[in-house]
Amino acid sequence: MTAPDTDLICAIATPPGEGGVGVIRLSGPGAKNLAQSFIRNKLHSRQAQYSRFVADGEVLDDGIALWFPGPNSFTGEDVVELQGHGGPIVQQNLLQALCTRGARLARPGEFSERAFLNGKLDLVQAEAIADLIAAKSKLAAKAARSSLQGVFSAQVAQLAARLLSLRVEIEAAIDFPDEDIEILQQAEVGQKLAGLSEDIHTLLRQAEQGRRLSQGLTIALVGEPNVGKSSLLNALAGEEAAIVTAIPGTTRDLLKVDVVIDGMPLRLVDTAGLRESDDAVEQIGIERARQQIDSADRVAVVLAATDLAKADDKANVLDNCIARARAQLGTAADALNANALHIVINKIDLHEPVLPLVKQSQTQFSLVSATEQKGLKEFVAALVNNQSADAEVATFTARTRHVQALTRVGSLLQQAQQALDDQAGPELVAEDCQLAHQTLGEIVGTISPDELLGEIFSNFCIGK
Ligand SMILES: Nc1nc2c(ncn2[C@@H]2O[C@H](COP(=O)(O)OP(=O)(O)OP(=O)(O)O)[C@@H](O)[C@H]2O)c(=O)[nH]1
Ligand SMILES: [Mg+2]
Repeated sequence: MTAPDTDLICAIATPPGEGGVGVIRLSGPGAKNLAQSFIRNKLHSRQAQYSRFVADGEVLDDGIALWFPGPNSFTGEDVVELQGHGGPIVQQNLLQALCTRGARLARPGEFSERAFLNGKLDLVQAEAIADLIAAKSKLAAKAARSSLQGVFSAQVAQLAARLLSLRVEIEAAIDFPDEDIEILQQAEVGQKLAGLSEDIHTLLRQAEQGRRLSQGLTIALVGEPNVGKSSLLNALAGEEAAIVTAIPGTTRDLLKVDVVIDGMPLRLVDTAGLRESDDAVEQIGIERARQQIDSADRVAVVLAATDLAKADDKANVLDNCIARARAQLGTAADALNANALHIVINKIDLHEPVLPLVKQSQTQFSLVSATEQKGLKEFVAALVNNQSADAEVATFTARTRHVQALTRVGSLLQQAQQALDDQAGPELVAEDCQLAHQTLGEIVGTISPDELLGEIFSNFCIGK
């Protein structure tokens, strides 16, 4: 693993702009001595020291200096915080004075990176800091705190420990080629692999939910023109974000709006109404709507109650509408997980759909009125929780990287199980398990290629 840089870094840790207090952070060898040269009072470990900050006889600011001697600091190095006034010029002056005396400006995320490299945090915890700062809802902040406290990491570590002891048993069989099968059977490797796979799957579901909580759930609103997709987006967003008219084909392009509903961050995407069109602009819009389905976590197919009422074949009206929408969505709809598709019947203020007929359909649906703001909460709740696995509330935040790694671990274990069933020899089983173990290690960072670290920490803000 990369050795941490050992030079002295500094950065403004508070957000840019004006504020009551502005914090400058210093980390690395000599942090205390450098800070001490600016202030008159002697710095004591972990004690707030009020002083003027003076450079070359000029008073730059005054405030509180705090020294955290390493290794008991955030980064594991000597850290000093200078808490002065939160003005951009005052802070820049101080920063410049520090830089001319041996410190250098920190890269984004470099404080957290050092904390990771010095073993103060694992990777999941370091990422949780960024998620906590970026949390868009109370629920997401709470879940990020759990990740930061190590709830997710502990589960990964526990699975990695189980996998390690299983690997030891499998590797032992390699040394006894004649008795390998009996050794594997005696150690109940098959059952243990199955148990591990099941637990990986459970953790994967939780991680997926955690990812949605931190990164938000993308919901595409699709359907025929004029059914009220844009009106629904506006009603959910609480603002007139999209243009609404009675003319079919009003929306031409994708419109994305971020909202938080009941603690859940959602990205709503309004799309062009699906229909055959000769208009080149509209065709592009419709194609974009189809593409959106691939990347959305949920697709809400919007139907108008008034259209259902008009249909000749009332018995199959809903299913016909769904079939029509699916046909227009093309291949994107085929690839869509059935659970990710949700039907919403809008304009119920104009016409209550004939419920007994609608109920015959197997598909889940919601009844709403965008203009009268009816049924919106229930619609969102159904959308967010329409998969039984999602009904669990996320207890920690996770990222796409974690979800992908756990998916890979799951398929490697399945492959190992298959090799075992085929009696393909313990070497193959061992190799899959070794790769699975390594992949688990990559989640928390016990095994981390340098590019991965660069990618993770470069997305942090400066001063973190
Ligand atoms: N009464 C009633 N009218 C609605 C409702 N929702 C939408 N409308 C009306 O239906 C018409 C079309 O609404 P839009 O939101 O523009 O429909 P759209 O699906 O976005 O249409 P396109 O952008 O053309 O695909 C407008 O005149 C809206 O005022 C509703 O819940 N009740
Ligand atoms: Mg529209």
